[in-house]
Amino acid sequence: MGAEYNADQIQILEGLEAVRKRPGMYIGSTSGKGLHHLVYEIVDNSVDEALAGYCSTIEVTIHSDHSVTVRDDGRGIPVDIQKKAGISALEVVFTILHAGGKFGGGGYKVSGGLHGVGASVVNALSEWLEVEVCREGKRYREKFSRGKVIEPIRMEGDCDPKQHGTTVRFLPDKTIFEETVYDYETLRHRLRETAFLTKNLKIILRDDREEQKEETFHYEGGIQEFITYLNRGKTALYDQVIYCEDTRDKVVVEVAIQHNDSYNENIYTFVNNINTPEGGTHLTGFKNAVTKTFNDYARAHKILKDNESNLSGEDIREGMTAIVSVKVENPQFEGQTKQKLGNSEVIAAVSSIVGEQLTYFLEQNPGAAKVICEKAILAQRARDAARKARDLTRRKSALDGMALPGKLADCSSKNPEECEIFIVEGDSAGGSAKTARSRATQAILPLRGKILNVEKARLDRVYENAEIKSMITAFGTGIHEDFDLSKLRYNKIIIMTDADVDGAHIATLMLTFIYRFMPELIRKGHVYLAQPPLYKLEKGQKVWYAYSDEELNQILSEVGRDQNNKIQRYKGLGEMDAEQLWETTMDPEHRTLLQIQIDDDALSELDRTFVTLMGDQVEPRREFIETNAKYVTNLDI
Ligand code: TTJ
Repeated sequence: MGAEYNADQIQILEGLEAVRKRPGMYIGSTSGKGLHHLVYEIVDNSVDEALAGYCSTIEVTIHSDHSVTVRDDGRGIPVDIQKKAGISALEVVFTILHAGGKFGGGGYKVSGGLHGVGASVVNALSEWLEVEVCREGKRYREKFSRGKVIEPIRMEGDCDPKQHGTTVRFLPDKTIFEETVYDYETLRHRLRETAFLTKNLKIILRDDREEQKEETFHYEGGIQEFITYLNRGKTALYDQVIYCEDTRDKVVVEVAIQHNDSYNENIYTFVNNINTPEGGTHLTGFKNAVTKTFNDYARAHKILKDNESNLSGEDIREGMTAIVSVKVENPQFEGQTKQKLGNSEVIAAVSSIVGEQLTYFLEQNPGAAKVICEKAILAQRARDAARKARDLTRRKSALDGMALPGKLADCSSKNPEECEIFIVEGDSAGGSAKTARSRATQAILPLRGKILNVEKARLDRVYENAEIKSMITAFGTGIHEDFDLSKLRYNKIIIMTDADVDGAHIATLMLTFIYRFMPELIRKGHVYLAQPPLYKLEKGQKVWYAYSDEELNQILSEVGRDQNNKIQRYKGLGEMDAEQLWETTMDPEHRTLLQIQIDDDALSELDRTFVTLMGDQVEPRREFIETNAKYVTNLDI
């Protein structure tokens, strides 16, 4: 290292030492999540260069030593000495903690949440990190270890002036991270999303470990292509993808929309390429503009008569798939998980841009405008019918007192904290469950046969469905805009179905209903799948239960594969008597429950899973059931 060790350098070391002492503060965690975050931090710098218009390709390589290289064809980080710091710009980037993560001017860096903490944090948390810059016909290199310079920057030689760019290779520090093996799928997912969000940018992902892999993500259509991808396997209501793009008040706004013939809305929002599952001001601005623009259009074109009431936002968004992507210089994140955009100026920027450009689209494309308005009007009628049905149920329940469903065997405790409800497939299994349960805290609701597929039915029909009505009343929370978590009557909602194909299908129908009508129940961790055993093994007086083929084999290899082993394959819950059902599946001391989680990510397979099982296409559905019939874990993503 250089001989001079001045105050500036001491400060730098103290800064990076702080990162090493409390890495969680800078990258969220030192688990696999934090490990992958390092790559995104580095890649974000290259994406900024692409957004500035100077970089077209980013290559990410996972090496066999588990280090990662990120290479771009941008201008190359400047290498000249910065007067103020007394070190090269490159060294500034890698050794000075950037509060806002901004450097070099231009571009949009994310400073909110945990994102955009910068390359210096990655450097501090790497056993070693090497940078190579090709710039103005010269090649430079510098090496660091745990944030400290170990080989000062030097010019290594010439390069073709056309070959400019930055390459960074780093090895995450094993003394910091609990997990240091990169997962190809995790990087693939995020990099593909980044490619969709940055039109024309080509991202190549390469895995040089055992099984060599390479993929290229390159979407000329950007978020318009993202929409086409999200609507694949569904029927679009019109051919065009509606697209709005502009910058206002320094907020860069890009929006793409297309309706399909389903009844669900799927809107994904991003700030500086980062997913914001909790929405925020960009989503608010978008919804405001969509509601106003369609109502104005429908009135002006007499699709809505003077005496008819306005379409609600939800009516217009029925079947809508949309991406709202904004770039903001200083994003403020709010909410419990700091994932909700708070910048108030974004509302007006998004709503004015979407308002103007959507109005123009509707005027230019009367065919598309008409089908969307007609769908919204049907949705409005269904919603009115549903509201009437609901008011009727409410009035009824006011008269009947509690009015809990007749089939519900409720628990005696009225303290939701300790209560759980088993939703059981079929009356006979329901009977066993009622006998088996611990009456104080466990309620049983038997459902008959397959419940309505809410992916394929409008609200009014959903309300007419007896099985669904009984679940809604039993849970106590209400649905959609009426949903109130504080009214939840059971802390755990446990879906208990046969461990076969039909059982998996029924469980999926129930989960789909809960996901679409009361997603908060899943989000807050109240929804579970019971795990009944697949096999019972008896040997002499002893009994074992196995929950998978692997487990059966394991038990067999432990107890010996003798002739007199009695193995029973359970085909359904009904084959167990009450005592067995209690022991294996319901007893809180011994059972296993699978907690259901939601992944809001646009590229997640969750929505695909529901659509595959519930949608129009028969073949993919059969395939899914056949390949996944055993593992409902697939729903647990
Ligand atoms: C800044 O403004 C002058 C020209 O160069 C700009 C710049 O720094 N570009 C740039 C940085 N391109 N790529 C990077 C970069 C790439 C990686 C892989 C890692 C880091 C920290 C920066």
